[in-house]
Amino acid sequence: MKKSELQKARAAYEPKLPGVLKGNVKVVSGRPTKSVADEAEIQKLFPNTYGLPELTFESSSEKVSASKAINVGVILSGGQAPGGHNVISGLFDGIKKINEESRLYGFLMGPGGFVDHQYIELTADIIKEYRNTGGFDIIGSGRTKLEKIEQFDKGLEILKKLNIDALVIIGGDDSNTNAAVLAEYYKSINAGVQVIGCPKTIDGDLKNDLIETSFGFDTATKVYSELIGNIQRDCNSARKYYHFIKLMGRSASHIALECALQTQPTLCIISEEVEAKEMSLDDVVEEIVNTIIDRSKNGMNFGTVLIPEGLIEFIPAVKKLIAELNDLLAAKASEFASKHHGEQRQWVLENLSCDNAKVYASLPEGVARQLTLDRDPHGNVQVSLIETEKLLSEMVGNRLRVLKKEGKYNGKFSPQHHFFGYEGRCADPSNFDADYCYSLGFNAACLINSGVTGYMSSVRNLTKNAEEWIAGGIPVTMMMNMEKRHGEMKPVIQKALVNLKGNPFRIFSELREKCAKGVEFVYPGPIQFFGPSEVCDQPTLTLKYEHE
Ligand code: FBP
Repeated sequence: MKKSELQKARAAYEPKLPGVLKGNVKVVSGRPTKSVADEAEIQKLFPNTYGLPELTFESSSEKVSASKAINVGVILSGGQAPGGHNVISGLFDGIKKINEESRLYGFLMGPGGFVDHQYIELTADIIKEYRNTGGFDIIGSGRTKLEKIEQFDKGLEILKKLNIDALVIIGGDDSNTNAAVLAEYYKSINAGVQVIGCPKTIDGDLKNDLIETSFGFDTATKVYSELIGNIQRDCNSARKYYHFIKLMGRSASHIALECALQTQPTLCIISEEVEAKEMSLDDVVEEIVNTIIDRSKNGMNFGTVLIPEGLIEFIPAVKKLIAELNDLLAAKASEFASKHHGEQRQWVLENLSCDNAKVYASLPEGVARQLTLDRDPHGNVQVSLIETEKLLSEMVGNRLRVLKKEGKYNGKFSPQHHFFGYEGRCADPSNFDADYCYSLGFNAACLINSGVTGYMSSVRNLTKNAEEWIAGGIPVTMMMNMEKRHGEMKPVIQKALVNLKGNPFRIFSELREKCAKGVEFVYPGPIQFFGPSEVCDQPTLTLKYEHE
């Protein structure tokens, strides 16, 4: 593989590890845990892995006897996130430190490779090529949902054939939910295979007190913020466009909020606030329109509007509609599929309750259609496919035309549209993600060596110097509750949405009045890998403010 000079320099970067993981460790058990909600149901579904204690690693001065070699399998699951290769490098170095004879196998293209027995052995030479690089291409990723006993049994055949002692699943909330189900199943049949999860997702919605952030969020939001900053400078230079920028992130608005904190745009919609204020789509449009009119009075016919990709799901009326559509499409999937494209809208209207049919009928054709398209394998509406940025700018344009006719607006409105998501998912990891990911992988090796299963690798105290980071494991069942998926109640990891009482949102809401009126955008510039620590090693503002 030909490498650029930056890649060569970056390959030599040595990720930082928590001080405690550098020497010998002992595991300290905390109190038994409970699920975040629906305790009785979760306990019943996870009789062997429910209630396990939180674990923390501490330095040990005791002389440790030589550990046996361990064979580990690893899977990258779901959307790409910067730093995945470093999780694998850390895991590799961790198991080699335990015993030089340990081996690491990578299952290809996600959980599907595990079920279909597609794998490679990850040797030192392969790992070397991928240290500190972005992407998941070392073994590929996929969205196959691991949920059936037949898949678990099929996977177990290859684990046994390769003498694999533990499987590490690097994924988001849905993939870690699957990891927990797999851990429970293997424990229940005494399969002798441990399952450990690692918190991955650019969306930032897999977090709690003990998982402070998912990896990839830091780099992805820095990449998007650089791009938004560039657009804002362009905007401030030409002074003629409104840029409607949709940002990835699924349901939660963490990415939009972090980018807003970093770039201070004219407006940023936060879906969780829209829901809390019970706003309709027209209310959201009105808010944008009012800002545009105010700015036009000062001759400012330009600005930036950030839109979280999940917005549409949080408009209360649309949320109710989606819930009914999910049930309807799960119950009558084949009837719906048998209809021609042109007949499907009418069929949906006839099968919905009266209120939801009205909301459905009011949506533009394209959006209405997206809401009925296939869910992803985990049952989520594929919000990244809904062009909310175009929908909103069209509605804003229509409203401004009416107001112009009525003599209430005299500005110019020229919109531009952007969707930032894929641009950031495979970026080279920032120093923070490079260090955090390497530590998560190395820590996963320590958890495997402690013999546990059904745990997620946890590295925290992340706003401090890496030396002071705390390492350990949290039982995955502790993060679970029951939710409806594909029309049935299922145990799933609870998604973390933006906390409207938290510091990041509070600080954003204090800033936004000034942002709506002015042009004092912030231009964060590109991620820096080499240079002063205050430039290169800063975590996200979300993490910083959450821990103030
Ligand atoms: P994960 O939840 O798997 O981490 O995926 C993150 C994400 O990038 C979302 O922000 C986005 O909605 C989705 O993946 C897009 O999915 P796909 O890669 O299948 O287009």
